[in-house]
Amino acid sequence: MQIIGVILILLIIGLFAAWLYWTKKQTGVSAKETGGAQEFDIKVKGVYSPSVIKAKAGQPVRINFLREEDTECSRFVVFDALNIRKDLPRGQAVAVEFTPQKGEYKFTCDMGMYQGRLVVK
Ligand SMILES: [Cu+2]
Repeated sequence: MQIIGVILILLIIGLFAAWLYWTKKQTGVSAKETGGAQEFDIKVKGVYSPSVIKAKAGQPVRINFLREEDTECSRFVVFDALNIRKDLPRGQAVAVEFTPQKGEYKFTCDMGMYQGRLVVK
């Protein structure tokens, strides 16, 4: 009987953790508190992580992309709506800076296989 109780509690904790993770993935990660621009660090390895970030409109953002892989696919990051295309040398953080308006900004690799978005409110 006690074992069943323990299993139930572990199950509930596990579900809660999964729910937290999923919620964060959907709504996006907030900027770091740096005092200046709204700053984000995005790792480029297989995917953009985090792939959804959120910011406030009318305030500058700085998104630091750090590519940790050699595949050519992720070599460039593209913000189509802003005409921004940046080379991401492996192991070297590259910042993309702009001041967003309300809405969504997609960022992708050249071929659109890696996908991320900035949600601005
Ligand atoms: Cu690609």
